[in-house]
Amino acid sequence: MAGEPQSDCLFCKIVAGQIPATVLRETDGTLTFRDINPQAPTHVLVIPKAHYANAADLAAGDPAVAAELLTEAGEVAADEKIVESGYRLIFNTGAGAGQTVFHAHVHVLGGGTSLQHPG
Ligand code: DGP
Repeated sequence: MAGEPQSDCLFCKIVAGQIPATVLRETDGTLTFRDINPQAPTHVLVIPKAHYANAADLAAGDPAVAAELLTEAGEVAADEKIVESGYRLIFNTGAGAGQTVFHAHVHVLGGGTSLQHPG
């Protein structure tokens, strides 16, 4: 069922504390932690604690938490001091777009001078 923890989901395991992560921020509905394979000096993931396969499913199932993902992304960007230099928010959706973990997440990337533009 949408929102229910999935036993085979990596990010559900991080939410449950079964897999360690460097957690930077937490709200009732979201968790923010460092990406294990950083692609920029700051590379953070913001996820809903509840399981949704991707951002569109999250937006349909829990619009308030979907909005909170963006709020938290902005807050962690401020915490990481990457607002002035600029940062990117990326939602990979679907394997064809590079999504590898099918638990909704937004990448927050910044702090470098060589951020690649997707277009
Ligand atoms: P995506 O390709 O959009 O599904 O991004 C998944 C990201 O998750 C990828 O950048 C690497 C990150 N990741 C994968 N496994 C782990 C893990 O065990 N811990 C952390 N912190 N990040 C992980």
